Amino acid sequence: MPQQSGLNRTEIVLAWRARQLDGLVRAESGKLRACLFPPVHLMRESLFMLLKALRVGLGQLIIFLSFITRPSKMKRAPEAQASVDQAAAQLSLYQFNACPFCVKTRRTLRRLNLPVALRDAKNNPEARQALLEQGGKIQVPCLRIDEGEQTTWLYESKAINSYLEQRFAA
Ligand SMILES: N[C@@H](CCC(=O)N[C@@H](CS)C(=O)NCC(=O)O)C(=O)O
Repeated sequence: MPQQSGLNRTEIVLAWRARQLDGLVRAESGKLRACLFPPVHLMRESLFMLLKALRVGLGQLIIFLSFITRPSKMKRAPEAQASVDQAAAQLSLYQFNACPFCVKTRRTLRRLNLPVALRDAKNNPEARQALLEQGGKIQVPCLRIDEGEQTTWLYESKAINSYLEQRFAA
């Protein structure tokens, strides 16, 4: 029986199915497009995650390589070591565990047999705040040198290593 629109029942059903199919095709092609060309923010997030994973992996690799090639400790007469230990008690190294510059400085501390306190400026909020407020900036490694009333914050791994060598290598 012809309808008001001029289409019979079968034609209406067919037109309705065609619209449904069209919607389905559009939705699926949208999904495919999103899959092939993810939105820019998703791509940026993935890139950041990849870079972070690489950085963490590289940090762990540096720590591992440094561990298996760690230098042997300098040997001193007991009295000389006791005096060095006393001097080292006035020093502390603000550092990050996986920072290559900090690894370099920690190796010097080990080689010179200096029991210097390590302060984790990444995970320890108090150490981080002290470094920022008293040292002046968040940059590691930083050697804190306490001499009586005076405190010096020595930045730059090269400068720290030279200071340690000059003071303790002899
Ligand atoms: N030239 C400096 C470079 C030190 C450096 O770049 N340290 C990085 C960590 S590996 C740092 O402190 N970054 C500050 C931050 O991550 O907030 C040195 O040799 O000590």
